[in-house]
Amino acid sequence: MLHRRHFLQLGSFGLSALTFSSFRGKMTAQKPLVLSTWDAGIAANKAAWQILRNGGRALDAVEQGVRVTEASLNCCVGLGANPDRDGYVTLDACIMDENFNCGSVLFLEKIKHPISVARRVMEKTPHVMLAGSGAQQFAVAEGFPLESGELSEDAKRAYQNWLKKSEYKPLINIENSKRQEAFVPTKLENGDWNHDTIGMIALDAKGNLSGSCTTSGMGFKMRGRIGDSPIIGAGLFVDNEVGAAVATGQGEDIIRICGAHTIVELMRQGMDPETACKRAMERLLKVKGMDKAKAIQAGFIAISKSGEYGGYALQKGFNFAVCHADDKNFLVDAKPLI
Ligand code: SD4
Repeated sequence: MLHRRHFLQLGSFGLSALTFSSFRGKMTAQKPLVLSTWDAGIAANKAAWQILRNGGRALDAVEQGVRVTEASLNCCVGLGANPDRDGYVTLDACIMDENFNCGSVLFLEKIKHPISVARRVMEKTPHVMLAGSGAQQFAVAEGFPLESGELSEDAKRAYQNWLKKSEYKPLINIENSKRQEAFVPTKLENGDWNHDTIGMIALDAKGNLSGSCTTSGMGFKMRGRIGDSPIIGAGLFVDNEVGAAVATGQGEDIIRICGAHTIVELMRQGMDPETACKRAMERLLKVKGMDKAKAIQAGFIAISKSGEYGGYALQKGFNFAVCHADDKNFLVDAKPLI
């Protein structure tokens, strides 16, 4: 584990391009570096790496990286994703740079690249969050094309299938078991989880951190439902003095523990990224309780200012992509808590 104190000592030697092993041989610290959630992260990292390898800014890398996933119709992120219960795809995204600047969009419809709209909110408005028709109006005014909103073939099939069994009954009581079930991401036969989000965090050659997160939210969610992903502090948090963290999985539970912010604060106290992600996950488990936690999935990833990285999952099946060289872009299976 490379603690902050150690990093500061190493920093005092004036090392700029860090490529050394950690004290206990567990992690490698280096920069530039980019991490993203799930296996779709491999393709996204590739695009981010093109920016980072040329000395580009982490902010540009995390925007360009997740745009690849947003544009892919083979992925449940972006307009190709599963719709809400009323049959509409609604998207959430946020972005944060090295100076605590941040922007997010919520409940955005018919726009292909919510992450870039979130960046415009950050850079061109006095606000942090724009939602719904206001977010869409802003996007169109900024020159983003308004797409048709038609479901992808896969999403149409999935929606028709979902409609067969599920009535549309908004449930008010969050403890209601039916509602709990409806919000749970699907566990696939191979034990993997059906997901709809990509979160990315990067450390650039100058040592600056940034992060992004973009999602269609949970498939077949109630109309208007927002998860953790566009919420700064829950789905994503960056403190350029300490580190960056991003979350995926059951948004309602990640919000309850302010997941990403909690991880960064734990790193501030000297914890390495993996341990910080684990501690935050333990908190989530404690809040949720073991029985209910078994029905959901959550995953955290983090990078420290010194270039250490790590992740943790609630359950088996969460992986993340790590890229730190032209030929080093690989998947890591996160350790599960349960
Ligand atoms: C949400 N956190 O809307 C997102 C969903 C997700 O993999 O990450 N799915 O709650």
